[in-house]
Amino acid sequence: MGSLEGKRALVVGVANERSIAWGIAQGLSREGARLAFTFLGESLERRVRPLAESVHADVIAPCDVTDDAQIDALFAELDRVWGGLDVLVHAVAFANREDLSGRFVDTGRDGFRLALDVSAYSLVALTRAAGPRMKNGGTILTLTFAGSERVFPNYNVMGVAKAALEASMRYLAADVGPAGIRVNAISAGPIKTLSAAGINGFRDILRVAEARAPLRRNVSQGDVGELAVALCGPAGAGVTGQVLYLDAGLSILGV
Ligand code: NAD
Ligand code: IMJ
Repeated sequence: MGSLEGKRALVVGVANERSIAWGIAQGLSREGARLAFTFLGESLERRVRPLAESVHADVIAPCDVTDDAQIDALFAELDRVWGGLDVLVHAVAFANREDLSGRFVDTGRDGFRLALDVSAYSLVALTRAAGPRMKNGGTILTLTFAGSERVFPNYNVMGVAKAALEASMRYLAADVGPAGIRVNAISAGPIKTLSAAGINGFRDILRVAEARAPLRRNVSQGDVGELAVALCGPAGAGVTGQVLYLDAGLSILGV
C-alpha cells in the first residue's frame, strides 16, 4: 500500500522525461496517486502524452498558465473526471532567453512582466482554482531556485521571479491553511533539464556544485520526487509555508 493511495494529483510542468515534474509524477504514482498532466502547446503534447499514459493518467489537458480561459477549462475537466483534488504540483518557469544573459539592469518591462506572470503569478491563479476543490485538505508544491536570494550569473529576472514565487507561496499558505491545505516550495540545486539546456556554462555549474556541495554530489529529479512524496504524505502533515532546500547542502556554504 502506497503512502498516497487514491490521492488525485495535478502535475503542471512536464515537458519531457528530464523534467523535474516528471520525477515528482513518478514518485507520486509509485505511492498510489492518480495523476493528471498538462502540456504547453502541441509539440509538447507529443512528448507528454506517452509519459502520462505510462502512469495511467486520468486526464491529459492543455494549459498555458498565462491564459485564464485554459486554466478554467482544465479545472472544468478535472471536475468532470475527478470531482475534487488532493495535490497540485507547480513546476513552471519562463523568461525570454535574452533576459537570461548580460545585465539584469537591462531587463525590459515586457520581459519582466512575462517572467513574473509565468513563473510566479501562475501559482496564485492555480491555487485559487485548486483550493476550493481540495475538500479534504491538500498539498500544493512549487519549485524554486536559490537565485531568489543570491545572485547567480545570468539568472537575472528569473531570480526576481523566484523571490516573488516564494513570497507568494507564503501568503498562499496563510490563505489556504485554515482549509487544511499546505503550500511549500522545494529549492532544488542545479539539474540538467530542458530549462537548463543551452544556459551558458551550465555544465560548469553542475561540475562546481558537485565538487563543493557537502554531500559531494548533485541532486536528481528522483531526489525531488522523494521529497515531494514525503511532503504530500504523513511526513509533511505539519509543514507549510516553507522553502525546503534540496541541494546536497550547497546553500549552507559561505565561500
Ligand atoms: P522543464 O523545462 O522540464 O520544465 C519547465 C516547464 O515549464 C515546462 O514543462 C514548460 O512547458 C513549462 N512552461 C513554461 N511556460 C509555460 C506556460 N506559459 N504555461 C504552462 N507551462 C509552461 O525544466 P525544469 O528544470 O524541470 O523546471 C521545472 C521547475 O523547476 C521550474 O520552476 C524551474 O525554475 C525549477 N527549478 C529548476 C532547476 C534546474 O536546475 N533545472 C533548479 C531549481 C528549480
Ligand atoms: C537558468 C538561467 C541561468 C542560470 C541558471 C538557470 N542556473 C540554473 C538555471 C544556475 C540552475 C535553471 N533554473 C533554476 C531555472 O529556473 C530556469 C528557468 C528558465 C530557463 C529558460 C531557458 C530557455 C528559455 N527561457 C527560460 N526561462 C526560464 O528560453
